[in-house]
Amino acid sequence: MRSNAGELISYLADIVGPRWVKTEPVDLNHYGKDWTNDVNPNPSAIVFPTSIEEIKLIVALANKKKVALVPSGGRTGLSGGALAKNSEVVVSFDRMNKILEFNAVDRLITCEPGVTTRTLQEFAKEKELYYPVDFASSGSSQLGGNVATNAGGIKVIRYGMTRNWVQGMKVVTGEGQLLDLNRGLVKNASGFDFRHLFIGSEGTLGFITELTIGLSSPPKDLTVMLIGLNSMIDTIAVLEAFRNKLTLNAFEFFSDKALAHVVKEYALQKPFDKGCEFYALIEFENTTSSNLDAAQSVFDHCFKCGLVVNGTISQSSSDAKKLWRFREDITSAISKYSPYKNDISVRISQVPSFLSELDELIKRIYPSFEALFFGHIGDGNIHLNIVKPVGLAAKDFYKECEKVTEMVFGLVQKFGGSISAEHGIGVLKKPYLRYSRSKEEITYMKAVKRMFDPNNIMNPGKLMDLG
Ligand code: 2HG
Ligand code: ZN
Repeated sequence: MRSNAGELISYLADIVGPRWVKTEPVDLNHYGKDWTNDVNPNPSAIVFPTSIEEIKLIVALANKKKVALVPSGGRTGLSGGALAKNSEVVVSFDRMNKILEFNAVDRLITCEPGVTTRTLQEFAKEKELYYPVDFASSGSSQLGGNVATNAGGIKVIRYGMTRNWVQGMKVVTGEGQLLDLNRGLVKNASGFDFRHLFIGSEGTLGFITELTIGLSSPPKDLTVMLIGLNSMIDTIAVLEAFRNKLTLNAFEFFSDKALAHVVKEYALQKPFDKGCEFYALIEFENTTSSNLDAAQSVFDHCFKCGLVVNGTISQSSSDAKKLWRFREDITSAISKYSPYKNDISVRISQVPSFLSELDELIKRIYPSFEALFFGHIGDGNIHLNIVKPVGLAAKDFYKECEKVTEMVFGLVQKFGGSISAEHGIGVLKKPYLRYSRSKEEITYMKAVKRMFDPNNIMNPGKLMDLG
């Protein structure tokens, strides 16, 4: 897509004001990428609108001049969905960050897409309510991006993904139409619900310009139990035992190797004197003493059966936070090793057989690389990170990893799983979409894209190529 750059910048400046079109290399570099490793951003400009009207004008201009647009939120994505490498105009939502309305009866909040996850969580707390979608990047991730990728995180087992909390949204389609979808209704059986096409569309259909988000009652007295296991395969038997007796708010896991990175990087004390191969972190509401008794008796039962070998339970919320760090800080602790990331999922019941085949495959194909297993095992989502050896150039390392990706995804496909559970497809997983979605599905996906975005101006090259 071509356009006279100077002319384009001046049109954009007419829409948002000259101060809010940035073209300095430092800005292009900052806003042209997300948390994905190894990229060289190359957008032509970054633009910062403040209203739906301005977004409509930007979309109209892009259609007229055939300019590609990249929607940009907190840029915490790990699949390259917010990358701009081909002279695109990045549309940042940093200035569209207002909470517009709160309705206590509806338990709904209406806000602009640039509101961060943490801001929403804190606002809900002030109102004695709760926004349950949570992850390590909550401080900087923006709601528009969360919705565009259907973000998951650490509480999915209890509260579901972002999709469950989107009660309404306004979008400006790639064609330039403003749609007001579902308007906060709880029940609405009036035909296609386009909301759900935009959730997880990774910015390829249009801009999410306003969101109406549901809030829930806050959980009480969250308590964390950290348990040690000798085998990753046993985690699902432990999950089942706990779930039969307790409602769980989280059920996460990580390997001792992953823990070692966190402990080293942040100079923390290991949870147990005697190490074990794997750990499960279980969170539940400690509202009655019977909950605590139930947790203790399930633990004892699992211990007797040899499923678990060690355990500790938080005595306070600060204790709980400390235990969460062992899981939540893994990504930041290993980021300096530019890991090759996998974000895969299978049905919960399939996790043990899937993991045993995956483990065997990884040992065979990556004998010399360090493989770290962790993730949201309670909902079937594994984050397998392969750590780059210090002496190896990133380019060579990724090339090596890509060689075996087909095998890992082949296994995911055999189990009917997904090659992206919660990070999205972006550019990194695009070549492998067929491992999770059928030819017919991809054909329909392309048709939907063409309908909402006939000139392919919205985040082209992400999720799928129109071909
Ligand atoms: C997490 O669960 C994030 O910590 C990041 O989704 C996972 O670094 C990763 O692979
Ligand atoms: Zn995750």
